[in-house]
Amino acid sequence: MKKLLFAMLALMAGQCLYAQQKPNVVIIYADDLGYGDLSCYGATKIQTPHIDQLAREGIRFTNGHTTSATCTPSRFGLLTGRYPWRKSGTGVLPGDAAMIIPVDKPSLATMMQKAGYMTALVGKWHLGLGDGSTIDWNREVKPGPNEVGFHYSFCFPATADRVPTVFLEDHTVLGLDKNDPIEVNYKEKVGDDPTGKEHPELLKMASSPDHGHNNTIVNGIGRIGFMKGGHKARWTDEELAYAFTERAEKFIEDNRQRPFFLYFALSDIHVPRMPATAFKGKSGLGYRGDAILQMDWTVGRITRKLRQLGLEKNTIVIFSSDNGPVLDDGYVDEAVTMLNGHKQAGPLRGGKYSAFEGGTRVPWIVRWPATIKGGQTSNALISQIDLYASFARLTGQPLGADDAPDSFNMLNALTGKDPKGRSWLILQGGPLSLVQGNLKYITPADGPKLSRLVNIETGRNTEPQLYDLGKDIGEQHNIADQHPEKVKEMAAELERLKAA
Ligand code: NG6
Ligand code: CA
Repeated sequence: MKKLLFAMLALMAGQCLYAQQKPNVVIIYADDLGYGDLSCYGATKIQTPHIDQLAREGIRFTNGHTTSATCTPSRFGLLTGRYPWRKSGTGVLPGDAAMIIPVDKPSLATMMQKAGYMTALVGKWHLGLGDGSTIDWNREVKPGPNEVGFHYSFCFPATADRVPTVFLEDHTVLGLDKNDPIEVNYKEKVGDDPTGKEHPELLKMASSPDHGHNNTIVNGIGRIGFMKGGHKARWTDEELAYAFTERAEKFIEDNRQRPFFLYFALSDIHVPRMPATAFKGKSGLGYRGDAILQMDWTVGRITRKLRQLGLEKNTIVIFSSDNGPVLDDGYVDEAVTMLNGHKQAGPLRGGKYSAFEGGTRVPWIVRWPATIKGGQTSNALISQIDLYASFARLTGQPLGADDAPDSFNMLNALTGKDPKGRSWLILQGGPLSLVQGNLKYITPADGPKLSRLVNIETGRNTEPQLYDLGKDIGEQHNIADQHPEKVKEMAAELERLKAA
């Protein structure tokens, strides 16, 4: 009897402790997923039940943005709380680039560490590695994610279409064979491995004409950049989602008794889309659709793990994407031919690389059952750049004067208490735009209106553009001529904010 009483007391104490524990934070960051790519965002040609469930149990945002319309700058914005266009060299990076996240300044991850969290990056990094000297992939590769706040990292360096096609676990290439050292070169061929250009007959998925993607062939797929050695360490594309999901699950499991922050940056649905056998042909939309199903499966695995461990209630799960959608981004994978009427950007104009809304307005879901009532939709204007200040507030961390200067605390919007969010936001899709309320001003810019390569409207125009997103979410009617004063005012305001 005494024993039972003790056991009950211990259990109650444990529960109290649990109730007071800081919420875990899991950011699931998809790659190149469009506003229209999920069934909970209106897609009818594809079903994403796990993500839909997340939305049903949380808040689905309809005006949530990345900072930029490509990967590297968006990730830079998310982790630093600083607009990437404030710093040069923050565009899409090659796989041998130096790290662009400063090691001597706090990041979202170091801030979470200070707040007592165990932190991990699992998945795509694409923010550079090393200090600028040539990276020796056969030694410790650093600085990297571990030096900017992640206790644990399991990643690949850049994108799945860029060499080196290997995993890094903390500082080391996973499965490296010392007798087959790795060399990487983005200028000229190294080693004897065939390239896609010389040997297209060896490819299991052809590169799209004019896109490049025809350097070293790894796993039957031509890549950007040349690579020598490391044959045993090279990944199999069909296993990428499994490899990352397994590490993410393990990190959650290992840290179930303390607050953790997991930045889970998926490779899906970026090219080369080469999903696992289980998903091939399943969507009817080609590999792009199959990759969406695989991504949805990944989300299901994470939510299941949280549920199994009893962590579901007090874990904030954020699901979003790093930029808008693209169909043909370098490989002949039937994304275009098997589209079947699917609208990857939903009602939005443009997509990846674009200054139109399709570039930066992305799916964005927040679930936190302990605090957020499920089944909500919010039109609050929010940006991924705000996660830094929002989590600082959540965890009680002070922000120094120079920390995350462009990040605003949007906790009330993120938890559904504030339906408005930001009053303004700067977006980068090539040219910069300023959004104020419903109005969006796109700065004049030279260059092609259509990117022929990817068949996406860039949003570039030598004339200023002004759209009323409240009435015209598809940015069809440029009202700049009718509102010259407004254009002048917003252009001046954008300049002021840029200089601030
Ligand atoms: C582009 C690549 C594209 C993709 C993109 C980066 C060409 C022609 N295209 O330069 O395939 O890799 O970079 O995508 O090289 S992102 O999502 O990481 O920004
Ligand atoms: Ca991307």
